Amino acid sequence: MRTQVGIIGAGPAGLALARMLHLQGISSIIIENRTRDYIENRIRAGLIEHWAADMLTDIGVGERMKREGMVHWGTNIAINGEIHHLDFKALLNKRITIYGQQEVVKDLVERRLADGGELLFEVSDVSVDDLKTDKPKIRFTHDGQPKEIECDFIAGCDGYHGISRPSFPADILTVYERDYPFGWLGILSDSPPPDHDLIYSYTDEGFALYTMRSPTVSRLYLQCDHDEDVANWPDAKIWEHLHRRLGGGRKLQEGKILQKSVTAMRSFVVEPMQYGRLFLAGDSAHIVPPTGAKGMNLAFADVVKLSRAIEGFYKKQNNELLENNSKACLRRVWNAQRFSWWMTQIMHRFPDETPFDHRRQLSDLRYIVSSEAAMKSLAEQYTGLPID
Ligand code: FAS
Ligand code: PHB
Repeated sequence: MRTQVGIIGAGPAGLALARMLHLQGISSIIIENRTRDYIENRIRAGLIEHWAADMLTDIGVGERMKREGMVHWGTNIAINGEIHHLDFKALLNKRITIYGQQEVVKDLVERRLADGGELLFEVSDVSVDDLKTDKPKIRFTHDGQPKEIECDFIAGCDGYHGISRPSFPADILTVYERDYPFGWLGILSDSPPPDHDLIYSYTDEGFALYTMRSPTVSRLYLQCDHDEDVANWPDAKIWEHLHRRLGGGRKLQEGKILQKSVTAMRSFVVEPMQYGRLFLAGDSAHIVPPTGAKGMNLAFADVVKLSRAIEGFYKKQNNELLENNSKACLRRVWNAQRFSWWMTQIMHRFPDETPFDHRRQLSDLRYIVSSEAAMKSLAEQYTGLPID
């Protein structure tokens, strides 16, 4: 098989990249190891930054998001039951949109198929080769047959557990990482959220996040042990902790729990994000703790830059953006890493914290909700810095 860009992974990064390249008249083939049904029903992120929502509309996949997504011009921070609203409209005239990642994936897959672009599901035994040549290859099995794609570039959009990052020579990559001593127990429930806007709740018992997927479906998270077994959390115990960590006179309605899972919390970056003609984008290159809601948005930012670099190669015979792609992506990656770390360390109780840490943290939280400058700083990073 022959194409200009071979894309490994049909998550937000791979699918959005394929669409951006298609709009430039650049051909691609996407290969995905799961089924279409699996990727379209994987419950993950939910928050889309201001610029990213505009980008999805600009590339022609924003219609349903605009109809069904929930726009928020602010958010809430609760400190031991005292709720403070941050008004993004007044501070920066910026918004975020809540629209489940699985819905974004559905819209991107539908667009891909309408574009007539190749998207192969249920591939296996994926490997890459000839990365330092101008004809890199992707080899895999599909429908029981060995296949090979010869291309000009390979985009490794196959997530944290993919094969792209491990295909770099070991001495090329530097890994930067930090694990957190807690995780999030996340549920999807058939019940209305306690407020129109999200509530990030710091309590002495631990963090909780009250977000949503629609006016009648809530997405709720509780800080839990980093190696928590979801079996230790029967529904009644989950609701009890969610009630206790809400406060602020808000009432939380219970409902049928539709999905329950524990997510580990880690910060992870590899440098560089490219080797020869293989370019990493999204979770294959970096992971952020979900507190700052940066994961999917960072994946989109990576592929905006990569598509511009590839377009420069074909349209202007200019390699500069390609050669500097990793550096360009990493500036934003490290900004998102810092913000995600900062939101995580300020909102959670740490098992090894000292009394000094605890008092410092409470003072930090009070400063955020009482200083316009501090609220502005949080708002501009939370709603998403413009893409440079
Ligand atoms: P993805 O992992 O989404 O996509 C990679 C794709 O490659 C997958 O479809 C995978 O099946 C495929 N693949 C893997 N190996 C392959 C191979 N060898 N061959 C072919 N295909 C292969 N982010 C937030 O902002 N907020 C959240 O609340 C949040 N919650 C999360 C919860 C969980 C459990 C996880 C795992 C992540 C969460 N994230 C969250 C982060 C998440 O949204 C990612 O940032 C986002 O999916 C990144 O998109 P991609 O880089 O496209 O990677
Ligand atoms: C979500 O809706 O899944 C979500 C929203 C905001 C976050 C994290 C997760 O900070």
